[in-house]
Amino acid sequence: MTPNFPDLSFELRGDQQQIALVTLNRPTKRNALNDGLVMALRDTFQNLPASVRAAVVTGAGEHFCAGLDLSELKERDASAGLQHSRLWHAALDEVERGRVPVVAALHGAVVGGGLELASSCHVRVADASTFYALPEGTRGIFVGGGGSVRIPRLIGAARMTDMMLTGRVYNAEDGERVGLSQYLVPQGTALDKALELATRIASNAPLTNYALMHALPRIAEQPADHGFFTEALMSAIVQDAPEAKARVRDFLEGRGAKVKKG
Ligand code: 1HE
Repeated sequence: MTPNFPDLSFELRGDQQQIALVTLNRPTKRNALNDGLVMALRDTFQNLPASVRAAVVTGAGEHFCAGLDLSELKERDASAGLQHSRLWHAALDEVERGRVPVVAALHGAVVGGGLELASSCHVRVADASTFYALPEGTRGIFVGGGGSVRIPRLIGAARMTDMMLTGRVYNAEDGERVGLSQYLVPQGTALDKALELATRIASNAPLTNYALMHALPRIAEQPADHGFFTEALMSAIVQDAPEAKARVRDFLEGRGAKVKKG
């Protein structure tokens, strides 16, 4: 069964339904994330069908996402604000630390909470129309969707501070240069590229993908000695899987693909 929410479309793609395509579908409001949409993201990533091995997140219309739905901000007090931020954390944690890798296909505005959502994905593909900003700073608010943790990991605290203090907007090229996206593609082609990458990711051994998503960010936060030990444990567990043995045997017996020059 596939989930069904009013502002979030869900489709299965690929010959084995191995790709989940999740589309923010509120284009008249530039895919601004109201509470319903945040909960829909949480529930969707928590309940991905068993066939799914990779996911793509994109936005309908001219923009990926205009961030928090500001019309819901008006009446919130401190206590409600805290719970609201925790709801975002729960939802974006399902994206970042769920079961499968997630590729974001970006275009147009990737701002505020939209950038927080994008930064919870594992791979970001931006088309040439993409622009990034954190208008929270100039709107008298603060990030609340995990951005203060995840965005500095991508671009460093100094660049994020500058974006929030000055309202700086990065275009697609500069965004790729500083690390907001890993891929930059011509306008209108981000979704195709994201689906192509997701298909490739879905063909990896699932345990390797899981190890990459869950071990790498934790190792990055561990002291080196702990990191080496976690790496050794992860490496031992992953190589023990029958699928890993079969893939290595395939290569040794001339059936596996060679690494080709890019
Ligand atoms: C919205 C929102 C929104 C658009 N909440 N309604 N995010 C921001 O501060 C970004 C605010 N949005 C914009 O700067 C622009 O809308 C865009 C650059 C994204 C797009 O511009 P444009 O010219 O294509 O669209 P528009 O005419 O500005 O907006 C179309 C409609 O969407 C309009 O509503 P309408 O009823 O008048 O048609 C806008 O009001 C509505 N709309 N963005 C509510 N964000 C977990 S904490 C995260 C904190 C944040 O994310 S703060 C940053 C919020």
